Amino acid sequence: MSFLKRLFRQRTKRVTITICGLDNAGKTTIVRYLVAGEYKSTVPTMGVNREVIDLPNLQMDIFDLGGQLDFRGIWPEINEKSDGLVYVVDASDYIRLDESKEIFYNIINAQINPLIPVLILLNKCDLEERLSRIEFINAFDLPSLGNIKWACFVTSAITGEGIYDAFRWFIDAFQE
Ligand code: G3D
Ligand code: MG
Repeated sequence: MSFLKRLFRQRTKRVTITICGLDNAGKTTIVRYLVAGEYKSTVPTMGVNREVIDLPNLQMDIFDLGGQLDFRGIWPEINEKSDGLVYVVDASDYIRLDESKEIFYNIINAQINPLIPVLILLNKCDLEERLSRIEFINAFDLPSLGNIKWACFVTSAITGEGIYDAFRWFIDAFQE
């Protein structure tokens, strides 16, 4: 391998990530878990939380966007500049599933670059009453995403289940 190629490979890539989803889905708890490696309690996000996470060869600049209706107006501007989207769904919130789906497709169709990786987290899997992954994929009609590079993982920001695998996929998506 040439010197230049080696040098280039070792350079840290910097990516801007946005985390979206309805309020109470668990977005901030997931970010806190990524930072601390364990569950930490959170308070509702007002506007935007920003967190920089350094990984070998990759620096993730994470914008955790407040999910309440009042804050959704700022999403398009931030999502347009995003290199990767994380979309979080509360697997136990059957009532707002359709609302979450509508918001998801609005982001996919109107806000992001269609070439960026999309990580969908079906969160709160530690709760008993919840959607299964298959039920969710069907309800959200994820196969209709076509050529978009997406993956759906079942996670819990309380127990940490699925978080590693989900972000392993996401990080790998930037190395390709
Ligand atoms: P948001 O940033 O998407 O608005 P938060 O959501 O991260 O603030 O989380 C909202 C509530 O859901 C918090 O509870 C948080 O502890 C809880 N939560 C987040 N992830 C999980 C999970 O995986 N499992 C369970 N059971 N709860 C989760 P409180 O009680 O603080 O409002
Ligand atoms: Mg939040």
